Amino acid sequence: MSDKKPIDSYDKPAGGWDALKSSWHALREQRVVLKGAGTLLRANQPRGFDCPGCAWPDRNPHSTFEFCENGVKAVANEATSKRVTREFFAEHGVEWLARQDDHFLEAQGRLTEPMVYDAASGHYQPIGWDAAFATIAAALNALASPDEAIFYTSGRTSNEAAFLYQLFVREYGTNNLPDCSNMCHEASGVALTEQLGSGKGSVTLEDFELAEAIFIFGQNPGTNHPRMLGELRDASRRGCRIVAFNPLRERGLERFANPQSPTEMLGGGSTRIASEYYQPRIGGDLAVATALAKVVVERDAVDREFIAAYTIGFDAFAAALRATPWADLERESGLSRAQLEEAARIYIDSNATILCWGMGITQHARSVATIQMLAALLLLRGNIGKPGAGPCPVRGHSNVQGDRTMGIYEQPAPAFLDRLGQVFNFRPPREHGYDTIGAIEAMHDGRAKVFFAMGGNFAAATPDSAHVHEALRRCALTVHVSTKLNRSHLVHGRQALILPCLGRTEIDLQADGPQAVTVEDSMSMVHLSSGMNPPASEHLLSEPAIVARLAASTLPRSRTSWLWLIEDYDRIRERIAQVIPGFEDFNQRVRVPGGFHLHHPGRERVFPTDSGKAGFFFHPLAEVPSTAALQLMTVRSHDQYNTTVYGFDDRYRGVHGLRRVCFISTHDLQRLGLRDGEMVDITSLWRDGERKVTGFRLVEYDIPPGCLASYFPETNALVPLEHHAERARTPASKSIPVRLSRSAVAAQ
Ligand SMILES: Nc1nc2c(c(=O)[nH]1)N[C@H]1C(S)=C(S)[C@@H](COP(=O)(O)OP(=O)(O)OC[C@H]3O[C@@H](n4cnc5c(=O)[nH]c(N)nc54)[C@H](O)[C@@H]3O)O[C@H]1N2
Ligand SMILES: Nc1nc2c(c(=O)[nH]1)N[C@H]1C(S)=C(S)[C@@H](COP(=O)(O)OP(=O)(O)OC[C@H]3O[C@@H](n4cnc5c(=O)[nH]c(N)nc54)[C@H](O)[C@@H]3O)O[C@H]1N2
Ligand SMILES: [Mo]
Repeated sequence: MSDKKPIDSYDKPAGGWDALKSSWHALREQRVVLKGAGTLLRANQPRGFDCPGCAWPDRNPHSTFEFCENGVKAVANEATSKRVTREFFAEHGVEWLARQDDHFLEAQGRLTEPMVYDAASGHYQPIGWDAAFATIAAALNALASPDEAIFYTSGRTSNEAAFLYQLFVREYGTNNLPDCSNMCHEASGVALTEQLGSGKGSVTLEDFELAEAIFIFGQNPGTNHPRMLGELRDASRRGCRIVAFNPLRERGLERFANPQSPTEMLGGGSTRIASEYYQPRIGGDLAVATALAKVVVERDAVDREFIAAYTIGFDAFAAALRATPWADLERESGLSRAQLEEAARIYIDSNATILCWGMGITQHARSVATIQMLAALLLLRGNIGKPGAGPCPVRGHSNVQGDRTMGIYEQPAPAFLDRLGQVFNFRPPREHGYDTIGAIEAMHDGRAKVFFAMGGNFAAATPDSAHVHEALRRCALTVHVSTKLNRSHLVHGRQALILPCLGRTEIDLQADGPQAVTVEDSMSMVHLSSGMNPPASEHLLSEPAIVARLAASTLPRSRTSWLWLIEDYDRIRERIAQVIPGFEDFNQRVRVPGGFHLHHPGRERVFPTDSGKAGFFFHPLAEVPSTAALQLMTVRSHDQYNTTVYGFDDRYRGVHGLRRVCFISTHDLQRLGLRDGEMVDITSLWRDGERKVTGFRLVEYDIPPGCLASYFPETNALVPLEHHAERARTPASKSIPVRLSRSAVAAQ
C-alpha cells in the first residue's frame, strides 16, 4: 500500500523514473533483488527466457536489455523467494483461504508440491506425483464419455507443452479444449480468418519503422504492452501520426519517457505518443470504422488496383457506406462528424497504415463486425501486404498465439486432425468441443464432470462468477497445473488437485539435460526460451512432464512414447514439424538467434479464404440503439496481470491503495446526483435478472457520458454468461449495461 492520497491525477509521462522505482519495489517486495537483476538481464534475450508478461515481440535480439516495468513485476512474482508449503496448507483451510483477496493469494509465493483436497478436514494435503496422476487417470477413465472432461489452457504454456497436451486430450477422445483466447482475441481470429484467410496479424516490428500512421483502438499499451511504447515513441519521433481511439484518457497513449534512455531520463525529456486522441463512447468503434470507411469511399481515396486484384464485395460495401446517415454514425460513435472526418483525413494522407487493437474492441457483442470493418478500412487503401501497413491485433499472454498454432482449439480443422492422426497413429475425435462459455454451461448442467486446467485462473477470469463457481463445485474432479495459489484452487470439485509446475524463468532438467521450450509472439516470431533459475522447489515438474506422465497413466494403450518424448524436447519439436505447416526443420531454424517468422499469406497478398480473395463485409449499426443509460467496461489496472493482483495502485490513472473504484464522467455524476469519492453498488441489467457488486468508490474522470470503467476480476460477477460476442462468443466484458446506487459500504 502506498502513503499517497487514494486518488490524484498523474501528469508525468508514462515510463520515466516512476517506472524504475516501481520495478525496484517489485523486486524488493518479492525479495529477489540480486537474483532478479540477473534474471532480468536474460529476459527476451537470444539465450534467455521469454518474458512471461505480454506477447509483444522482442525488439533487437542483440540488445543487452529488453524489459519493462510490468515485465519486471511478472518476472519478480515468478522468481519470488516466498513459498506456499504443506505447513501453509495445514495451517489454512480452504474456507479461510477463500475469504482472502486475490492479492493475498498471489503474495504467498510459489507452490511447492502436489496437493489434494481432503474433504474431512477441509484442507489441502500433500500427495505424491504418482498418486496424483493415478487419481486423475481413474476419474477420466470412469467417465461415460471423454466429452465429459474439459481441458482448459491459459496462454503461458509453451509450444511443446501445448502440443503434447492437445495430443493427449485428443488421444483420450475429446476436442474439449477451451482456452483463454476464447475470452480474449477470439473475435479477431473469427473475423480475420473469414475475411483475410488468416486469423493472425500480418505486421512485423519492421513495419512499425515504416508506417506513416498507426491507429490504436481499444488498447492500453502503457500498462499492458509497455515495450510497445518504444516502437510508438520512435514512430512519433520520425513524424508518424499516431491516432488513438479510447473512451478513457490513458497516460501511456499520451506521453512516454523511456526508462532505458539515459538522455530522456536525465534530461527530463519525453515524447508525445498520440498526435490525435479521440474518445468514442464504449462500443462506438463499429460506427467509427464505418465513418472512416465512408469518407475514404466518398472521397474516392481507394486503391482501385488493389481492390480489383485482391478483393470481393467492394461495390455492395461502398453502396452501403454511402447509404449510412451521418446522424447514425455520430450518435453511435459518440464523436462528431468533424472529428471523424479529421481522423479519416489522416488515414487518407498516409500511404502505409497499421491498425492495432486490443480488448476494447474484442470484448463486445459486435466485436467480429467491428474488426471486419476495421480490416475493410485497411483493404480500401491496399494497407495489407505492403511495408509499414496491416492489421495488428495485440495479443495478451506471452504464448497465447503459439498455443493456438499448436492445436489448442475446440474447433480443430479437419486437415490438422488428419495429420495428427497419421503421425501418432490414432483416430482423433472430429466433433467440435466446448469453448469457455460452453464449458461453463456443460459443467453447470452436469454434461461435464472433470475440469483440468493447464495454467490460468478459470474461476476468476470467466464471466458471471456466481454461476461459474456453482459450475466448478458441481464437478467430480477439478485439477489445476499452476505456479501460484489462486481463486480456482478454492472453488473446486468434490475431488481437487493442485499440480505445481516450473515457470519460464526456471531450469527445466530432463533425462537428456536442461531443456529449452519455444513460444510464438504476437507477430508470429517463434523463438527459444530457456530458464536459468533453480526451480522454486525440488518437487516441481515441467508442464510437458506433467502431460506426459498423466498421458502414460491415463492411456495405457497409447502408441505414443510419452516418457521418451520428454527426455529431450527436440523429439517433441520433430513431431510438431511433422504435423504443423510452417514448422519444417523446426529444431534447426529455432536455434538461429531471434528464431524464425511464421509465414503470413497476407504479406504476399495471398488470401486463402473460400473465394480466394479478401472480403468486404458490411455490418449495419444496431437498429435499436442501446437503451441502458450506463455501460461499464472492465479493464486492467497498472498493478495486475489478469487475475493476478500485484498491488493496489493504478499509477497512470492516479489511483493509490484501492481497487474497488468506478471511473465516471462529471456529466453522469451531476445527472445522477452523486459525488466524486462517494461509494456505490453496481448492478448489471440483463434479461435473465440482475447481478450486483457492492462498495465501489466513484472517481470523477475524463470519460464520455454514459461510460463507466472498473477493474476486473472484481466486476466479473456482473457479466451475464450469455452476453458475449456474436459468433466468437468472447464475453462482452467491456460493455455491461449497469445501474448505480448509493452503497451501504463505507468509504475506505
Ligand atoms: N501488465 C499487464 N500486462 C498485460 C496484462 C495484464 O493484465 N497486465 N494482460 C495481458 C492480456 S491477457 C491481454 S489480452 C492484454 C490486454 O491489453 P488491453 O487490450 O490493453 O486490455 P485492457 O486493460 O482490458 O484495456 C482495454 C483498453 O480498451 C479501452 N476500451 C474499453 N472499451 C472500449 C471501447 O468500446 N472502445 C475503445 N476504443 N476502447 C475501449 C479501455 O479504456 C482500455 O484502455 O494485455 C496483456 N498484458
Ligand atoms: N471482466 C473481464 N474478464 C476478463 C478480461 C477482461 O478484460 N475483463 N480479460 C480476459 C482475458 S483477455 C484473458 S486472456 C483471461 C485470462 O485468463 P487466465 O489465463 O485463465 O488467467 P490468468 O490470470 O492469466 O492466470 C493466472 C494464473 O496462472 C498461473 N500461472 C502463471 N504462470 C504459469 C505457468 O507458467 N504455468 C502454469 N501452468 N500456470 C501459470 C498462476 O497460478 C496464476 O494464478 O481473462 C479474461 N477475463
Ligand atoms: Mo488476454
